Amino acid sequence: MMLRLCFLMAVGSQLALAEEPAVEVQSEVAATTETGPLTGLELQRAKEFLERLNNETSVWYNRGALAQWAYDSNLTAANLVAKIHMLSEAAAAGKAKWAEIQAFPWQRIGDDEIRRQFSKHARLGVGVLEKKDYEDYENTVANMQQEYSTARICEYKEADKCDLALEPHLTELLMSSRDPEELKHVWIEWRKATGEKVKPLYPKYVDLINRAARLNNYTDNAASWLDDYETDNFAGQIENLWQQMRPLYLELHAYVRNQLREKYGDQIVSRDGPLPAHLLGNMWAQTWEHIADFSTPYPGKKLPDATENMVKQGYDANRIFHLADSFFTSLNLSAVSESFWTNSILEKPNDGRELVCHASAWDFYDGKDFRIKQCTRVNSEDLSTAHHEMGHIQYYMQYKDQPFPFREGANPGFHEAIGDVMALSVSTLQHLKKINLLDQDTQEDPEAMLNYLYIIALQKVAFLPFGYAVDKWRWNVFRGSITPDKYNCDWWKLVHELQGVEPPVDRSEEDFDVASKYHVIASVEYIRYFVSTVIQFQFHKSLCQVAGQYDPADIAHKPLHQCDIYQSKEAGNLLGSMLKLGSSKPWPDAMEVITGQREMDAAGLLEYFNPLYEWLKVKNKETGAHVGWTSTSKRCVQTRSQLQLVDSPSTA
Ligand code: X8Z
Ligand code: ZN
Repeated sequence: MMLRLCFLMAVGSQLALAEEPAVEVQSEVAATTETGPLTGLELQRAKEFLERLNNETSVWYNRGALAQWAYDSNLTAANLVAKIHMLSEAAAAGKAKWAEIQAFPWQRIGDDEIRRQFSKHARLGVGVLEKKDYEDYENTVANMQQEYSTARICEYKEADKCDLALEPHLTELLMSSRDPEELKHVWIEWRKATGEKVKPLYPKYVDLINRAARLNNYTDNAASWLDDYETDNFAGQIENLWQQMRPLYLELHAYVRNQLREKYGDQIVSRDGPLPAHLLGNMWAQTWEHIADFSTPYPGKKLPDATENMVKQGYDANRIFHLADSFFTSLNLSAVSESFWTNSILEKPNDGRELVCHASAWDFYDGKDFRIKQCTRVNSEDLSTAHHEMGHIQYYMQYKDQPFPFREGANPGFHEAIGDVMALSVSTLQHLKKINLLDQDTQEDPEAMLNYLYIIALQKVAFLPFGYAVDKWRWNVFRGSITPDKYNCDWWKLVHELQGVEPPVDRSEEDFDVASKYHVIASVEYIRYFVSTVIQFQFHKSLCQVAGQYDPADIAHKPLHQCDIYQSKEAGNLLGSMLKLGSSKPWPDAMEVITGQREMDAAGLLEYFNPLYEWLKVKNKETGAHVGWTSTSKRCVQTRSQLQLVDSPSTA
């Protein structure tokens, strides 16, 4: 089993182990030379072995999660030592256990569910490494995470004020500043403070995680990560989905570029080139909703933003999460327990400690301890993130009674999708009015609806090529087709090809820009978010239909983007029945429960955004906006000195 404490932990530590041997039984079974299905007695013994293994493994996962939480919420040297010590001890013993499982004829078990549990135990993750290598791996990831989480930069034009952290300062600056020079400063400095620092560590990380993958019989770690989806040619399916959604992205991209040109002028934003990464309202240009204020289709209509009312009404982190909790309970799903409220960290502590601020939800594998750690800010973005994280918690609670190996999402994308499905309802104008976060006189005419769809598109559609690029880059790195001397320029090639985005300044291989993103340095697989973005619209559509809030035969009155499943027990019960499955069945079975479909399908997303797509096409034609993009004028070269050479006046 691979450690999967939460959806933002370094994946892959093996913790399955037993203090007392459950071996005699097992070796008797292993000794059999039969090739047919296990007999009744053998099967009985296999089940006993499995039960013991499950219990012991969950105890170790619990200890692992506690040690990891202690470190992530207080990044001290002592907490790191304690964490690595615990994980290492567990990994060593788990490896011994793994050898027994390997020798065990579990493939001959006829019962699908029991065999599936064994097959999950049989994947060891990075715990397969030699003790020294394993510790090296954990230390390398921890070092990268430490660099990232403690990174600070100086203020623009205030070189002696150097205490700006990503959360909240830089995130807010990127959202709200409209000074291109200040934005450029923050963009460059964050990359100096993170990517550049972790650059020397990354090839070592790649080597170790690949070594572990090979010991687990994969060609490399890309194959290992993709195997989580139990689907032939999964990467090919992602590419197909992207091709289906790309026309919508292209129209959005073209429209946004025109709006950026109006805002910043054609010196900074070219007519047909890629979009400048620092002007999109987000550190990684992964979502663009923070530029809606100046780019919205109908500027005369006030934008539906809950932030103002949240602040006015004195919302704090606690109240935000209580609101999210009440949405789940309105669907007849579970409320979080008392211990959630006492153990979670919902606000950035101001006692001077360093911690991992990137939002995460944790399962402690004892069936009752579930927590969130989030440096919550009071705004509509974090209202959505709170629902996202509570979606993880709801999943944990729903599958807590499954046998240990099935206490995970049907696939990683499912886990990411649940809270987002809630947020799709919560963010509708009707819902925000209902809960008093939008003024009652907010209009809901077609223009207001287009403004609304535009904001959601800046979150969801803009995200797609970024979500794809991060792991397309890592798959190529793990496979060896992107080598360390090309890390940065190949990253920008992918960003250019997929996102049509360019850096604000020339780059070189001395920079390491992809590592300015949390998931890259923390070794969290990322294609899950692309998958989530697609399938959440499939789930939304089916749940809305069950809730009677969407009618495919009458989309004029009940379109997908206006549906709110609030208080629908029917929708909640249907969702709950899928969540309860955990990973006990391959994901198409789980998907079928809700949608009747067995495949990822972009049709839901495309239907949701169709009114906007039609509008964008007309608008872009009208304004003559260039759809697509030409090559970038920004260079990416091997060393910085090469850039200076070309830049210097003597060579001009
Ligand atoms: O990391 C997250 C969540 C926790 S699983 C806050 N997200 C991705 C990101 O921040 O890059 C949610 C959307 C994409
Ligand atoms: Zn998540």
